[in-house]
Amino acid sequence: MASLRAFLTVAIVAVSVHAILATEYVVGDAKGWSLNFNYQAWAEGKEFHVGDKLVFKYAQGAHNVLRVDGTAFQQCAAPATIQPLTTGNDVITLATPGPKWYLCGVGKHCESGNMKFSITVLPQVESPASPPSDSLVPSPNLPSAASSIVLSEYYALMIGVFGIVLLIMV
Ligand SMILES: [Cu+2]
Repeated sequence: MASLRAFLTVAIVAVSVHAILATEYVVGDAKGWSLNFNYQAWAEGKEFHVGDKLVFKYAQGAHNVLRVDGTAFQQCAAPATIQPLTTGNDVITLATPGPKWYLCGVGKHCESGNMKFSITVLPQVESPASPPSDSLVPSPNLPSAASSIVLSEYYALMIGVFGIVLLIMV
């Protein structure tokens, strides 16, 4: 039984460490998602990994969040097919490595208000960063990737809970 207990302890610790390693970034920190803040400078000093989350905080209706490709980013013009996030507390889980672009689609907030930034998401494992790909893959496959990550976290949590229950019973 001792070995089972040791195994379960390791499993629980592994699950906990995984949860701790994912970082949640509030975009703009205390400033939130608002006009006239240098978001590119905010992003420069940070390392983003798959599994981390971006949280956009703003007064609902004042702004929105658009995930765009590099071309739309340069032009501050998102295709009409892209659905904006509008809750005022928008959480984006970084599901895939590579370059990502975000902007506000309200009025001229992108052009004149500097509400835009790009990041490069690094792989989850601690390995040398692969060079960012130049291919601009728009987001149709992103929701499914994001939900599968959420699902795997859910399973990890269930395993952790199950392990703790077993540990108490053993
Ligand atoms: Cu805005």
